[in-house]
Amino acid sequence: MGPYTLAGHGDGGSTAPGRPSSRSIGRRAITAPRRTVLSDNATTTPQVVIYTTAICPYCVAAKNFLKSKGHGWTEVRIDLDPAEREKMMALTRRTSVPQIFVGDTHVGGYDDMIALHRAGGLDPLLAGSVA
Ligand SMILES: N[C@@H](CCC(=O)N[C@@H](CS)C(=O)NCC(=O)O)C(=O)O
Repeated sequence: MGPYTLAGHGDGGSTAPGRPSSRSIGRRAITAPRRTVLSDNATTTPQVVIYTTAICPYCVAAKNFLKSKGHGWTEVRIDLDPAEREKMMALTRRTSVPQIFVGDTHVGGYDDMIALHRAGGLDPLLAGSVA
């Protein structure tokens, strides 16, 4: 884990995302998440990675939501690490934070995560039961 990577509530690891991709769930496909291959590590319970900055209400909301569900995360502070900011932008084609990954899947921002949750797609993703 790098100096600017923070483990959140109940987090179980520190594997960072890898390969750039323009794929994203977004608001147009919340019931059918596209998957972005970020690593070759096969895990049954996907790790949640959240790219954040220090002053970011949506980041706080995203972490509070995951915490309320008893789920952990790994936080990557892009305001402290320009290389991680570049990586986030390459992976997501977005500049805003938070950017949330569940395993290999780019969920998007806070609003995207909540939309996916309301559509019934987040819990299976967090449980690792999405094929
Ligand atoms: N709809 C987005 C809003 C995110 C947002 O506005 N984030 C702010 C910080 S709290 C940000 O990154 N602003 C700079 C930018 O959009 O590039 C979400 O739900 O995640």
